[in-house]
Amino acid sequence: MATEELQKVFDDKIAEEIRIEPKDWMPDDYRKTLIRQISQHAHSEIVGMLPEANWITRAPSLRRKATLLAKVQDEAGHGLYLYSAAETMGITREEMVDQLLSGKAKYSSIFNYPTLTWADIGAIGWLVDGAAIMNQVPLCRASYGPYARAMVRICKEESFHQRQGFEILLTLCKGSKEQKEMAQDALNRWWWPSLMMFGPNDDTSPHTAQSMKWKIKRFSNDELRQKFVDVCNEQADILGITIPDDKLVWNEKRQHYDFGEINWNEFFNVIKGNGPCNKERLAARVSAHENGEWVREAALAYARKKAPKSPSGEFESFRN
Ligand code: BYC
Repeated sequence: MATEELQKVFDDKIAEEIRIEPKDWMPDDYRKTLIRQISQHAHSEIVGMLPEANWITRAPSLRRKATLLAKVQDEAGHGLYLYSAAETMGITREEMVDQLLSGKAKYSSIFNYPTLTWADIGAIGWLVDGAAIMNQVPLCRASYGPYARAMVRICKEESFHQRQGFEILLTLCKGSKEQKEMAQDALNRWWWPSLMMFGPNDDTSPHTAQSMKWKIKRFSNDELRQKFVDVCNEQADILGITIPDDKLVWNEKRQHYDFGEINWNEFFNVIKGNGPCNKERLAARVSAHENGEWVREAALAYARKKAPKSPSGEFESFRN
C-alpha cells in the first residue's frame, strides 16, 4: 500500500477508536512520541522507587513497612510493563536504560525532591499517586494498545497506593500536635511539585495538541491539573490541613477552584537536572545498574543454555 493509503487506514482507526497495535503501520512521529512518553514514564516509575525506598527501614510499624515495601515493588513492576510496551515500538531495553543513565531521557520532576519525614510517604501516596491516577486513568484509553493495556493494571495499583498514603496522613492528622504539624509540613513541600507533574501550561506545551489529535492524551495538562486541584481540596478538608495557596478559592462561575501561579522557573530548572536530588537519583540508578551487571550476565548465560538454537545456529536472545 502507498503511504497515503496507510496513513488513511491509520487515521480512520484513530477516528473510530480502534487501537493501533505493534504490527500496524503508524506515522514515524506517532511512534517517536510514544517511545518518548512511554519510556519516560517507565523511567519515572523506576526512579520513583528511590524517594520512598528511603523510608522502608524506618517505617514506624511492621504493617507500614510491609505496605511500603509492596508499594515500592509495585512501582518496579509498573516500570517493567512500560519498558515492555515501549519495546513493542522497536526500541530496545538497553537503549532506554542508556538514555536514562546518560541523563538524555527525562523522568518525572517530582522524584527530584527529598523525603525528609515519614509524613512525606503519606504525602507521596496521597498527592503524587493521586496526580498519577488523574493523569493515567485517561491513558487506559490511549490509542496505542500495549500502552493502554499496561495502564489498566497500573491504575488499579496506583489507586491502592493513593489510599494507603491518605490513610498515613489521616492517622498523623488525628495524632499529636507534632504529628499533625509534620503532615502539614509535608503538604507544604509536596503540593506545588505535585501540580508540576502534569507538565507545562497548555499554551507552552509543545506536544499536547498533536498527542490529543492522536488520542494518546485524552485531556490537556491544564485540564487534568484542574481536576486534581478540585478533588484535593475536599480531601485536605477531611484531613484538616491547609493547602499552601492563598489564591485557592471556589469559583462559582467556573464551577472549579481557582489557584495560584506555579513557579515554572523551578519546574524547568528541575527538568534540566538542577533539582534538589537529580544528581543523587541518577547516581543511585547508575550504581544499581553497575552492581547488577553480574545478574544480567548470569540471566543471559542461563537463557542461552536453555534457548532453542535458531536455524542459523545462533542462540536466540532470551527476549525474542
Ligand atoms: N517532569 O509538551 P509536554 C508516577 C516534559 S510516574 C519531567 O506537556 P507531554 C509514580 C515533557 O517530557 C509519573 N518532564 O509533554 C511513580 C517534554 O519534554 P521532552 C510519570 C516533564 O509528553 C512512582 C516537555 O516537558 N507519569 O506517577 O505531552 C511512584 C514538554 O511537556 C514533566 C507519566 O510519565 C514532568 N512533570 O506531556 C508514584 C505519565 N512534564 O520529552 C508515582 C505519562 C512535562 O520533549 N506521561 N515534561 O524532552 C504523560 O502523560 C505526559 O508525558 C506528560 C507530559 C503529561 C508528563
